Amino acid sequence: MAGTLLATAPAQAAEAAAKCPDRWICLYEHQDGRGGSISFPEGSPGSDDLSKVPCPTCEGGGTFANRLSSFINNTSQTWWAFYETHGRGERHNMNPTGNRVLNLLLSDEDKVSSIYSWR
Ligand SMILES: [Ca+2]
Repeated sequence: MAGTLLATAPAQAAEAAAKCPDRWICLYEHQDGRGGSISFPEGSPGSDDLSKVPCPTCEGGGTFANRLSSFINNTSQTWWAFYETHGRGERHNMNPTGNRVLNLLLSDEDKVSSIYSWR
């Protein structure tokens, strides 16, 4: 019995790490929905400057600036992620994913500084 519990615990933990409420977008510090996270509800404008958004669950605390590595977009809207604050710099679309986590390419990790819902 103990062996069965040990074998199933990691799978349950992984599943729990990659859940985002309906109509929210969840941004994760690490790949596969791991690490610290912040989230925005559908209809929120997003953030001009993620260096003003605290991330107490992130490694070392601080803010969510230049942390994004994966996301779940459980809203019905496309969101835009920008490398620089105030919607400047390279832009990446974040299309709805349902409740599935999408990893950024390694070359795009830890660069996002602002995020907006499409409007
Ligand atoms: Ca990261």
